[in-house]
Amino acid sequence: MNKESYKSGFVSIIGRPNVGKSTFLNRVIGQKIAIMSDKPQTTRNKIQGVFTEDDAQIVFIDTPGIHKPKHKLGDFMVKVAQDSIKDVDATLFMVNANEGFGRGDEFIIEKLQGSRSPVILVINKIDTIHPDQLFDLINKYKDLYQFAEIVPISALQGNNVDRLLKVIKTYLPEGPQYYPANQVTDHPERFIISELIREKVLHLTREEVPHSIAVIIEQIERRPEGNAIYVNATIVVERSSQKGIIIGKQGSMLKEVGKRARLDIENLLDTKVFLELWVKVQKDWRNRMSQLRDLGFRE
Ligand code: GDP
Ligand code: K
Ligand code: MG
Repeated sequence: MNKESYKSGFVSIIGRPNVGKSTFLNRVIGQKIAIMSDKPQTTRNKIQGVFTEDDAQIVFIDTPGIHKPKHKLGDFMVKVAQDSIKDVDATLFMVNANEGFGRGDEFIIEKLQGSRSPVILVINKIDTIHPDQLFDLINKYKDLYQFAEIVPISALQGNNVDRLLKVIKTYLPEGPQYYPANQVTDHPERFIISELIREKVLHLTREEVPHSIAVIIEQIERRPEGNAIYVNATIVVERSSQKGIIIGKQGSMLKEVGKRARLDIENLLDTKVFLELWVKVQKDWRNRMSQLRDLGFRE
């Protein structure tokens, strides 16, 4: 695989209820959608599914929010944060072929006027109409908005879904594979949070702890009480001596890591955060591929 030409981006899917958004995602993501949660999300952006291929990754998200990181992250982190939070690379506006244009659509099109990224009109459920009707529909929608593309599909039967994915890919910029191919996460900030914690460990322990440590985010959960986010993370090291250093005298080092990371995460998520940190020794974890994939590394 040529790393240079890898494309990735965030694509939001909008449309009235029952137009087939979930059916489309299920078809595209397959089994993986099952592990997407309907739990309340920490941010305005909810990842609905991640579609990964050898040359591209499409991260489908719910609604694009505007949320600038308030503190200084590393360059790469800023890029990840901005791509995932501030803006999307394309929007899919899905409509139902057998329902005419409605007020709900009108409202959405109004909102789309401010969109700086391309909007692809997806006319779904074409299996329910006659081709002649489809041409009428396309002409009608063409007058309403400057769509970058209009792609008719049947999410249920799978017609033209591959074509839609190809079209989406043409609008993605070059970028990293944000999520491992076999894992779908419901939190765009998951990776950033783990990096923030890792950064604090490395900063506070200097040369004593190698960069090879990893941070696994075990859990991110919204707690209704106090409107707070609860984060549970494990710092994985290769030697018990490193574990001792990270924990520090009577836990003082881990406490400091936690305090600093928590402040950064609170800034990032703009909400109160409870951070629980654990340290675990796992020899040669780097050689264990399954582990690597769990940790979000790309081969
Ligand atoms: P959402 O609310 O936009 O997520 O819509 P859903 O994916 O839940 O779909 C609503 C209904 O439309 C379900 O009964 C689906 O089976 C049906 N549906 C979705 N896509 C198609 C399609 O391409 N053709 C037909 N005939 N039905 C579809
Ligand atoms: K539905
Ligand atoms: Mg749905």
